[in-house]
Amino acid sequence: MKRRTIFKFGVIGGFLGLTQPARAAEFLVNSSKRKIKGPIVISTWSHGLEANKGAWEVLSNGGNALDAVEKAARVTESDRTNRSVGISGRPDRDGHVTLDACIMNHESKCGAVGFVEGYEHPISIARSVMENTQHVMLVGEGAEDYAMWAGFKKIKSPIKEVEKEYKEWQKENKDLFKKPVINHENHDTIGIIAMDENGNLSGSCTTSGWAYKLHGRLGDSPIIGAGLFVDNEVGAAVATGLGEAIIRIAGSHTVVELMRQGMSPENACKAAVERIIAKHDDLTGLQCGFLALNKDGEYGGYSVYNGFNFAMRTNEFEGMKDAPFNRSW
Ligand code: SD4
Repeated sequence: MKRRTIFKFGVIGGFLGLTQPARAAEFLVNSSKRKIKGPIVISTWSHGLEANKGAWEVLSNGGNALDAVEKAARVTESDRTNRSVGISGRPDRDGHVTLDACIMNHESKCGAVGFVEGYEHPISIARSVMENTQHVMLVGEGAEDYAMWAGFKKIKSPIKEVEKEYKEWQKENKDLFKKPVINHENHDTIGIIAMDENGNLSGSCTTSGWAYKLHGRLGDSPIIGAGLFVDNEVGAAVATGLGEAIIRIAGSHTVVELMRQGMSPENACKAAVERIIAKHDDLTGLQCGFLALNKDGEYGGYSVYNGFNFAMRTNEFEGMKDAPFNRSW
């Protein structure tokens, strides 16, 4: 066999090994061939449209993907109407708005903060952890002390409107371990992945997490490999939805590794979602979605339930795309 044939066979063989043989043809048929020329940014949910505008100011001026994904995340973190990202997000069961964020660049450098209160831009604290410390992740009081030391300004949270809503919620929800309801209002993390004009990839993810979670809970969003993963040789992926389910399969890392085996971004997201589905007996309300981008600028997304969409911006397109899904609500 010629070298090239062996290589090709090896890729497909490895790919088949990871999936059920009956599904292989479907994966190949669905594989997107679109190659993006120039920069691209994709972000979860409709708040991604505004976030992408921030990213585009950087990308369209020849800036790098890391600056773009940080700037995009900051747009959403500053949106006081947003109830699932930043200090205007909904609190945990004890009334604290605790924020999680992470960022990763094309050199596999990454930074994260979790369980942080009272800072407008957790994403920038995460970037500072990445660039100015020997660590990847700081949480809680330690992360807040670091933020203060690094010059970030403390602000008050929850905001008034959220506090009022929380008091109402408290009256009706006395059971500490009751499973909070998951819906589109309380579960809209922003995750952003981008490729700059040099073909380098970066990603960011920031959230106030699952509304009315137990105090101390961390979701997937600040966890590198779960909420976000970037490997500049392959691609980038980001997650949204029920963090516990995403962590269980190391979601974003799984998506990137499936792309490494040859899957298209959409099919890699689909396979990760199917893995989540296979590992949960009860899918009631279990919404999770992934977005992915590969080195060729091909992109895709997939979710458990319908309703997941994402915002995309390229030189030719600005708007929303609906992600395909496994089932309807
Ligand atoms: C979490 N994954 O804290 C986050 C929430 C989220 O869309 O993504 N909402 O579990």
